[in-house]
Amino acid sequence: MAAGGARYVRYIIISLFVLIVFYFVSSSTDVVPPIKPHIPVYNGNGPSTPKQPTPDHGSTHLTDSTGSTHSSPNSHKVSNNYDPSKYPLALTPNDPGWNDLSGIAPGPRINATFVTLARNTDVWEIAKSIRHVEDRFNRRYNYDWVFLNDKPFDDLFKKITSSLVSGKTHYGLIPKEHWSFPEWIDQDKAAKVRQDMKDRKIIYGDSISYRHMCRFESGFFFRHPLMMNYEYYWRVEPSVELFCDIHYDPFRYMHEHKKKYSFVISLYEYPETIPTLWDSARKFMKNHPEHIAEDNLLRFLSDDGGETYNRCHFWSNFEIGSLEWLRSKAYIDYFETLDKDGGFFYERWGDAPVHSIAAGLMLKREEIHFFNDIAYYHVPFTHCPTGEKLRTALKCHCNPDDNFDWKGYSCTSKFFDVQGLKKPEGWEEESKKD
Ligand SMILES: Nc1nc2c(ncn2[C@@H]2O[C@H](COP(=O)(O)OP(=O)(O)OP(=O)(O)O)[C@@H](O)[C@H]2O)c(=O)[nH]1
Ligand SMILES: [Mg+2]
Repeated sequence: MAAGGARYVRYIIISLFVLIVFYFVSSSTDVVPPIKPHIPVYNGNGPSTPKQPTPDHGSTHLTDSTGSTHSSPNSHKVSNNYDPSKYPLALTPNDPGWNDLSGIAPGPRINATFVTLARNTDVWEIAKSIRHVEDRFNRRYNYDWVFLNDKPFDDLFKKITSSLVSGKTHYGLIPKEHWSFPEWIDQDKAAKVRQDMKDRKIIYGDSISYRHMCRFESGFFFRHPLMMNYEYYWRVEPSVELFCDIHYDPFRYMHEHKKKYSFVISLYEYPETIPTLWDSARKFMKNHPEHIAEDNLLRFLSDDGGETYNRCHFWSNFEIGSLEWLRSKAYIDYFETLDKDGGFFYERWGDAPVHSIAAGLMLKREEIHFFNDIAYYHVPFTHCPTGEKLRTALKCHCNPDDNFDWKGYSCTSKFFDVQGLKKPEGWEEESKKD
């Protein structure tokens, strides 16, 4: 019995020794840190832990401005000397690493965010836009995305958008005073205008919400508490498309080249929607000469030295710009002049000509940038980069015949002329096509 017991003790000691040796051998070959799974978690009840300090909204209207949370993919250094069984392939969406399709772009990030104004019903259309932006750019950069709405976002909207955006997502409710008639607006007069525009079949002419939208985009989105943390924005609308890879960070480009406003498509505004917009702009110029830039881009806006507006504007459904400029005293004085004149409601001023006139008057002309290499579509116009070599290098999938840049209703040719820029090779042939 005693001899048998000693044998058992010997077996146990040997087994323990083997186990210890095995443990040390196996852990010494582990040169690669385990890759943490990157699976965005959404609990259906909105965000759990906002990553960015949530601003103090100081307003009871802003009850919905919390943010969903995503982890950024890990950028571990990988060595070939590892045990594959410890790093299983992601074969299904539930497997760790499913989202790690390729590396995160190295280098710094700018204090910037995407921003989208949308209704809950826009969810599937904005989902398409996000997919384009992520596939062509943001999956490698993971910039944040702010969503703003005049009504609280519902769970479906938050769930779908937060699952698609690679950066952090934030959802904000617009304060009532930024989405309503200011007290100086004569309601009867505004209602008559809407009826008249409806009779004349002017696009969105009878819409109240469209007017609130244009006024909000003109004067308020950049001051929403969720936007106050950022210095640059990139506006994205539902149902837009990006056709080419974006190989560099446009936010960094803006920052490093001291750009304050940028565009991809420009065109002429419908005259019926802005009969007195230029009068208001001139009033601003007269009252605030201190805000007018010396080397400005007035010649893009006016063909007669500022007497009249030629209706050229940058299409604002795409914009990358400086929030600090929009929050400057110069821009706010400008917006308040326009707002007091009431044309957002007595006419139907769009935020595109409002932003463009501001940029053309208050920025130095070299602060406005045309992103030729960002290929873009918003119904019904396309910007497809001119030059086959460039399109191939950027893996573009747009049809160059659809490019609007050099067509008669575009102002981009004028922009090049006024800026003294050389137009890209091939522009003349494109301009001759229908
Ligand atoms: N929350 C909210 N967003 C709106 C409302 N109306 C428009 N928007 C958003 O404001 C932006 C501009 O509106 P659009 O309807 O796209 O206007 P548009 O680009 O001039 O016209 P479309 O050709 O219809 O695209 C989009 O991002 C819309 O989702 C609204 O009443 N509430
Ligand atoms: Mg739109």
